Amino acid sequence: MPDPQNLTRKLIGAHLVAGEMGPGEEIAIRVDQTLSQDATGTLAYLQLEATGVDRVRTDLSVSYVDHNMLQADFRNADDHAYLQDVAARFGIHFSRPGSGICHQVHLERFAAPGASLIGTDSHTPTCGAMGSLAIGCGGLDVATAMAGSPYHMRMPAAVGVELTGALSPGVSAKDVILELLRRLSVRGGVGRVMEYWGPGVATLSVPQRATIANMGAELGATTSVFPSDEMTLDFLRRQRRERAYRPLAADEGAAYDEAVSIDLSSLGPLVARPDSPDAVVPVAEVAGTPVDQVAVGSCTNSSYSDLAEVAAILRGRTVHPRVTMVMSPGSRQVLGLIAGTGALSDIVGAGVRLLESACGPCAGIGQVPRHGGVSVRSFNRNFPGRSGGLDNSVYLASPAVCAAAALAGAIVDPRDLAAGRPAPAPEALFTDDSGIIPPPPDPSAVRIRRGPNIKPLPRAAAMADSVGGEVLIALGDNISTDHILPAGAATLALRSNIPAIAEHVFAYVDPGFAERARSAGGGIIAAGENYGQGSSREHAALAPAYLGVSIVLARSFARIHRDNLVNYGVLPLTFAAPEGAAVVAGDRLTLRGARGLVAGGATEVALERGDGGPAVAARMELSERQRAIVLAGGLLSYVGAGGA
Ligand code: MIC
Ligand code: SF4
Repeated sequence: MPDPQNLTRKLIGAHLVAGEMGPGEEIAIRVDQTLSQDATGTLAYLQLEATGVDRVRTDLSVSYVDHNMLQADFRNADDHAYLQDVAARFGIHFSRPGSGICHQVHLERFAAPGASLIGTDSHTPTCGAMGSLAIGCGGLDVATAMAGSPYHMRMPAAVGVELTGALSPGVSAKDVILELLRRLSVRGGVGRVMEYWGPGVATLSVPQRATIANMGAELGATTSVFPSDEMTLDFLRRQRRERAYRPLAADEGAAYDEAVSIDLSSLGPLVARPDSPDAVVPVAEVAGTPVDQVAVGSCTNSSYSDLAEVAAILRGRTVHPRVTMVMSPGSRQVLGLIAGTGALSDIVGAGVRLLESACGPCAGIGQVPRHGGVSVRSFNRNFPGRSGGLDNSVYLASPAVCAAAALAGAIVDPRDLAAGRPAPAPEALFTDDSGIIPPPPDPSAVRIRRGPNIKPLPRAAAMADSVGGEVLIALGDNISTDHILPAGAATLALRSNIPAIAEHVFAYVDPGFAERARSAGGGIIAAGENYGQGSSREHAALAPAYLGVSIVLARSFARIHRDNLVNYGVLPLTFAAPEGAAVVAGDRLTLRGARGLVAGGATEVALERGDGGPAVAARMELSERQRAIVLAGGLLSYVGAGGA
């Protein structure tokens, strides 16, 4: 009898094409599906074009437009036109603006138990709710996967999260993941897959599981995964997709590398305080905080059941006069459903402003709170500046906590408000796919429209023999990609224009950074633990690389960002001394003979100090493939030279 296996190993094993499944080993997996969104998609498709293939090699690839929908000028609409044409040309489904947030729509219409999915968005693990092996990564990794390459990653450890009991009224799936963030922190999932099992799992619907899997990204986890069971079948049946169903679960008695357990019955409503998703406290601890804005939506909490619950709390009441409440349904399907069941009337009747089915305020696209304002959001991230401004306080909470705060004008425990019963989702869901355009069978007539803001990809040179230079900035722990390259309407319009977006690197943290990097002729970024957490945007690696940054020296890295640095030829090094060396901005550090060291697989390197002081010892932990990528100047040059 083979050893009982957990679901993580089964899913990875079923897709493994290279490597051994030992924790930390580099492995490669076959990619069945890909997804992209407009903010990261333009770059990914420029890269796909650069690979020279004429059609995607995946079973299914979908290009969503859901992030920047303002079309405040031509640039945004140009991006959308480019994405639509390129999709038609390369055999990719195109999800038009308005059909919904990529993760919600993918879960509804495409995700399949047992399929592997990689996406150019850090919340791609949402589809782990359905037993997919769903991983977020940079656009280059998705581009090469669409061109037929496997996806490379380090074999993660499996954390068995045992769920027992059932959620009490007023407590929701959001509180489960907030509890995990409270216990494990924003670094607790790095190098790990969160695998949910136990009797509590059967009590959670697929959309509830999706909330938990989605926000596993905030733990830094590689992905999260739920079994595929009766709940999955029920969800797929309502989507008229029961043919995609197959049961999946860990074997009886399977072992995990680490274990956590949560009794769902013991949870109460939780809130993440500003400015980090792991600053979690019971709602009682911040009760009474006056609120200016409430926003319900985002890929974490915009399913039908989320909005129906909000509607039931708001029914017959009015949003507090000092509060602006906005809501973005996750998809056209969700919008159709709340319209059909009457939940929309309760929501609109309470004075809520309805936004498009899109990311909107979650990515700082509109609804920036007032100066000094407090916003309570059902979203997943509250890093400084992410709301589109630095001078506000963002709390993250469940839709129920959001609705209660909107009525009270202050943070309150939703269990203190009597609420009606949410209207159940109808058996036959609204499954109008007119927002999704399949690719034409013959793409030869497709002409790709390229607006003037869509600039060619910068050419990367092979790695120099001596790298480094001035330490341009020295940062602390948990620097997010929102710090490195802010979200928001201004930068999102520049995602296909690297020279222009590079001007915004560290815009909130250090507005003079781009100028300084340019005049120093590039250099080094120094940082603490978990550098690059959060978004998958590869611009946070590519734009500093464009400014000449050749090394990031940190105590540790977030997974996706570290891969993105390698993919753009930037060396990710970690301080060898556990406490880190005293490196300050303005120091000059050089890695001499870098090509030889990288090629030879050196793991311990010394950065010479320009002032003749003691060298800084660093670790260089790169796989053989990553070494070849860095030497070539990045993944595209490596693939162009015949690497896979
Ligand atoms: C985010 O939530 O930060 C984003 C915006 O969806 C990003 C992608 C991006 O920056 O384009 C993500 O999560 O990867
Ligand atoms: Fe969109 Fe926000 Fe989800 Fe990112 S986290 S995909 S911006 S809804």
